[in-house]
Amino acid sequence: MKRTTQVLFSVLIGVAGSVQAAPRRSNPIVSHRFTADASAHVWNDGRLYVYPSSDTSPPSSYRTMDGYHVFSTDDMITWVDHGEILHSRDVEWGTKRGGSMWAPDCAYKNGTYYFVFPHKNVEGIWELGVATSKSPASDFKLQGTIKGGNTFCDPCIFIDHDGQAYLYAVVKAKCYAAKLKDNMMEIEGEMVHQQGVDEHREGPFVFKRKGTYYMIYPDHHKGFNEMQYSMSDSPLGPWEPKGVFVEHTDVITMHGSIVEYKGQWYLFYHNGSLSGGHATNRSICFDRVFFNEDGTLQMVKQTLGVKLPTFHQDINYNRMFGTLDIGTYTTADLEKYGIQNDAISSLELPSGTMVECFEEDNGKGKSWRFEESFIDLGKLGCDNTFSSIKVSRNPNVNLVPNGSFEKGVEQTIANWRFARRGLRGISRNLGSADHGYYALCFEGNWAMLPVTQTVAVESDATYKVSVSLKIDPDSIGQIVFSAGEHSFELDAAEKAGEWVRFSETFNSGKQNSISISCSTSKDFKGTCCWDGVAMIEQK
Ligand code: FUB
Repeated sequence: MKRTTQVLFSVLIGVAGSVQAAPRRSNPIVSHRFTADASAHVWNDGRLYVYPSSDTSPPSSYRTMDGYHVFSTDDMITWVDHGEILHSRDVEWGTKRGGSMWAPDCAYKNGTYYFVFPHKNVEGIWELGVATSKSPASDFKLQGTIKGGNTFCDPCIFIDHDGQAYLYAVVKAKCYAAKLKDNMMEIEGEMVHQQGVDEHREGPFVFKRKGTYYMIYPDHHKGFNEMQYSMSDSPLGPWEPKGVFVEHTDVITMHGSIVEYKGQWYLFYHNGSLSGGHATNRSICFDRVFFNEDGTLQMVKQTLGVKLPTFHQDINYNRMFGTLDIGTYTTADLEKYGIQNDAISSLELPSGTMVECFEEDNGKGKSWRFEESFIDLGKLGCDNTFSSIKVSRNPNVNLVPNGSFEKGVEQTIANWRFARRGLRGISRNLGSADHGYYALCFEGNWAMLPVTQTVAVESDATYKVSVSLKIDPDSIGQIVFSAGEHSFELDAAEKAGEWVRFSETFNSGKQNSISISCSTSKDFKGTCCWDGVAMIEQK
């Protein structure tokens, strides 16, 4: 076995880690608690807010759901948990058993945020509670219940462009709607059954685009509900059913919302990916929504979230201008996407993408090509110099699934194994969001059991393997990363407190798989982290 003790093969980039609350570049977007029934809204402060319900852990039942938290973002990557805004214990008209805080919604009218939540009253009958605040994610004060909302569940409030508010809610799997009075606490007239909302089960959400109203809702698809939608030219229907646009996930319920943010449309929904498919331990996700020419919805592809290059104003990947999809962009195009071409300081490239930047417009003049994950343009001496940009698929795809250690099922990291016991569970070593997103981190006064995965490779092909390693000051010993016979070690005595990127090119010979592994030296004491593991075929 070839040991490359304490040798730095090629230091590409040392990135000072900067942590914001829960940065996630992939689904689900919240991993520190279970969340469901995501209702997303963009408010006047320019942020996108999500108002989900909270599932309790360990999985119990829908009855125990409690404690609403609000989440927000301004880049679809960094999610802030604003904390709990309401708990059943605060609701004096509510059931004495607590819990039963189901899918809520939030609306903004005349300077006030109205948080509307379904909760059972002391007699065990559903009511639509209202709490108001001058802020979108804090200081909500209970105001009572919506008059006319008794027995209804799963509220959705839609405010039309003329300021009129509408309430949609569910009883016995049917969707009803009515205008809300200006006080937002009373229904005007009666809740009316909505025609043409076929196969509706629960969780309606209404939005408007180009003068057309859309209602999305979970259906009765056996086993696991799917999401259907209907369209109308009036907020109170009649609706024209359009069928399924989101396939089921791994949990029975399918409740969500659609919102436009920074020129792109997103569906918020939930699945059971963090809990291994527990019906009552769900996690909220989002994915892009695309419309056909005639306004109908295309099927939504459930993915790992936004995986596009991001362009930043600073070198710490915090102040983001925006993302760019595959395509070519002139200075004017970039401006349209909110990216100031002469002020880009850093970019981050998800695996599989490649960015070319040009000094002149239309792909002319001096150019730079980037393929690595984190690019500090200042270090390369080419910050603030671009006029046009081309984003393309990188033929050099990272062969290491989950090279940035995002969580899989709760307490595990997808695709990585705890070698000695052959278990998937690696809770002791579960990393924090240190290197921009997740990293695998170990803290202890002993050698860490190797965390490994096997990567399929072609025989007799050339690969470049890379990893970022960090060891904290005051640690003793070495952090180790190995790929087959090749190994990188960083010694606490040599470099501490900063990320160091290692890489090496090798030929696979007769092998058709390579085992990669994260571990420490036997005498290790302290804290160390691994991140950005990549193995890329060199063609
Ligand atoms: O989350 C509890 C209930 O399950 C919601 O209110 C329904 O829409 C379904 O998701």
